Amino acid sequence: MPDITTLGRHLRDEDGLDDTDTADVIPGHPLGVKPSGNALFAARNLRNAIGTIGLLPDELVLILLEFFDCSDLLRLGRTCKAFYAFTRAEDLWKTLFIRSPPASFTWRGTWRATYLNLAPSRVASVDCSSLFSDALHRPFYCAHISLEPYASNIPAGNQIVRLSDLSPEEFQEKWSNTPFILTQPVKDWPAYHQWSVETLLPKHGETPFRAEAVDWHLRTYVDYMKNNSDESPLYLFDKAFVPKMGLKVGPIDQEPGTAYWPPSCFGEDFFSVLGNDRPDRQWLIIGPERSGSTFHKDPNATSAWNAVIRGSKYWIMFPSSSKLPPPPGVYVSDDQSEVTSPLSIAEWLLGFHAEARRTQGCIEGICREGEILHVPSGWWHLVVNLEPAIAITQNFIPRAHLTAALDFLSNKADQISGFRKDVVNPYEQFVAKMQESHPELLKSALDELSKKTEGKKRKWDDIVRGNASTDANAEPDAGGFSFGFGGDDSDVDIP
Ligand SMILES: O=C(O)CCC(=O)C(=O)O
Ligand SMILES: [Fe+2]
Repeated sequence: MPDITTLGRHLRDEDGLDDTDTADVIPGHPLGVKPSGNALFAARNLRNAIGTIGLLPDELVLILLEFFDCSDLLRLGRTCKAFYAFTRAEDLWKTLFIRSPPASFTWRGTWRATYLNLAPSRVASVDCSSLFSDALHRPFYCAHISLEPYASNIPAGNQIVRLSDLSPEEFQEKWSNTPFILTQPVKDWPAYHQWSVETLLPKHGETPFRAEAVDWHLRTYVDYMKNNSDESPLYLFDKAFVPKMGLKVGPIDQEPGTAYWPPSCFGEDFFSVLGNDRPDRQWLIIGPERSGSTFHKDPNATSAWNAVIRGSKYWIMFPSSSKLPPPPGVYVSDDQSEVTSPLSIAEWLLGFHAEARRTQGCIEGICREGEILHVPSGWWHLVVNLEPAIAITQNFIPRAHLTAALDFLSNKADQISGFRKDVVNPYEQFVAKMQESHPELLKSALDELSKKTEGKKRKWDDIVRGNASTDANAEPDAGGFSFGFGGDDSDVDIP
């Protein structure tokens, strides 16, 4: 009977890698569940035992089981091997855990063992090798794929530029719309020399940090990081780490005992005019290998830097504009407010990476320990940790993207995020504070914005009224119908 459990081989073949390389051989499923293709020649199929429910596709069975509580799942799992395997699906137990977290718990390697507080010796090992299910096998498979084929052989034209450092003038004049990696500035940070998971634990082991929907002590999160088989590992992403860890931030020559500081090349951050009313700005990011961020653009049209203190991150990025489609495998609603992409990074890599790499505009690179990457305003990015990682990220509005931020705050009010609830009308507040501190800059940014808006409105009018040819400034062929608005990259909506 063929056993199609090492699908990774296809990847190697496609990428022309050595077929004898065993780096990405994936271990067997813990219960022996196999991908559904294996059912074709199987003499026995455990699924036959689940009766009428068997009429439903596996995905739907799993959705139904999401409505079961803990004791229902345990009872159903005792009825037959197939239901045992279905009720072992980790996502079911993760959902139960997050819905009603135990008051105290020890991380025990899986969400099920943790929720039920099962020591490893009490976790049953039931042979379900005659069960064939992609829905059960896929998450396990995705949790073990090798990232190496995706992060290697980056085409020369796709490589993110690597520089030692930049001056604020160089950044402002040439680089504020280009992703790049700086190899020097983070190497001066005390955090780079001092921080690791081991060195943070003695002081901060009992500090709670936000990891998606849960607040866990760092010690518990590190236990999780070192021992989990999640397809999309829980990612520690904490915006309050500076006060929680009692850190000082700022250049070491200005204040002793600081942990890190924004590299000087990024210059001023115009959101700082809002003082304490600014939106969330900085995050500590910790995660195991394969954790990361699915495709998104950063909030409020900000730019960002992301500094790797430990580990390394693979980045794949695309520019965005009203004329460009989103990255392969990413679907955006008409007003761009909703982004849908495959559930996990591994699924995206398996299904879309090869196409993305061939798509115009794609750039990729590895940001290694002690390096920092620049994410310009509006760029799509997917990030995956190639090894356990600690990073700090900070979002900011540089001079070159002041207009984009004003545009976002005024025209995409429903998509604004990260402000405290009591900050009403962030756009008006931002404009008022900019008027106080940088009136000239504000004026030119608002002028630029209204020119863009006017330009788009005029083109729209030309199209809907069909008077393109009466426009004195029209190009000879401007009457042709087109939804390519103007030559700029902004996302200004048609009023
Ligand atoms: O390190 C990462 O996972 C990337 C984080 C990121 O993209 C973000 O903070 O916006
Ligand atoms: Fe981001």
